Amino acid sequence: MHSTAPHPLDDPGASPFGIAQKAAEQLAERTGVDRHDIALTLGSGWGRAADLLGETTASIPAVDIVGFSAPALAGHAGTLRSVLLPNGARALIIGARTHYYEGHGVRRVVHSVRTAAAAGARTMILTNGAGGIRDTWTPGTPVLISDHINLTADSPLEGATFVDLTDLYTRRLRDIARTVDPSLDEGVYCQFRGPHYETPAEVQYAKAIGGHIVGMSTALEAIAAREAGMELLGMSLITNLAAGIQTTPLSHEEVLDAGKAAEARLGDLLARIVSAL
Ligand code: 8IG
Repeated sequence: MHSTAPHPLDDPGASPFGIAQKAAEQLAERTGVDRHDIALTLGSGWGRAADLLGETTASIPAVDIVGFSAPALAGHAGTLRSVLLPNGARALIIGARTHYYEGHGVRRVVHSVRTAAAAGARTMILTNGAGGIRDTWTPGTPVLISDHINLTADSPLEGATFVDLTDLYTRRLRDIARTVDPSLDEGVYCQFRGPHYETPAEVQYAKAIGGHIVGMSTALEAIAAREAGMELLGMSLITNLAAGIQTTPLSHEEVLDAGKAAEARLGDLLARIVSAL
């Protein structure tokens, strides 16, 4: 199978911000909502939040919007939803994540974040399913991301764009999340390239350099969100202990099962956090 049309973000001469602007215009047209205030990317285990946040007023296949790619994975919904929150604000729910490991380049990975920013969102919530390094985190535990270590050796920024990443996952938003659930722990997220899980030695390396969570998303998107001036909240669902921390092999099924089991509770948690923002 091969696609017929070249992907617009693969043209090095095209501006990714121009394409995000066009995507935001298409989104406004398709949803009938001129401006979204907040955007949420829902990763493994977090999908239920979309139903609990408010009233879905439009649901669009992401591939209908310029720059978005077809979902690579079953369980990754591939839709963009506009949700009317109880306070009247508009949320854009991104159920269509392009992962770095798909090999389509970082522009495609961060396109959804740039589109959300172009659609007006000032707050970005990035969620994911991930492996835990702290052995006190049992599968099904949600944790706040306090900071990240980007192990992809890549960046969504092009050229001499020296963006400050201090307080990237802002303390302000983490504190608000803890007003909703004071038991929420936090940790440093390490983005590996994947798609393989880590070796036990790599997990020990991540731990030694200050990591607590291992995953395959979020950090590159977070950088793009900061570049766009958005305030960011990151949350991981620990679906498994990282390789070698747990003694049994990791499986994608195990990860999906842990996500499903936690989904209702996470959805409720996220809905309550969003209404506290
Ligand atoms: I879910 O243990 C999930 N995603 N890199 N390691 C990495 N990504 C993950 C893991 C994990 N669990």
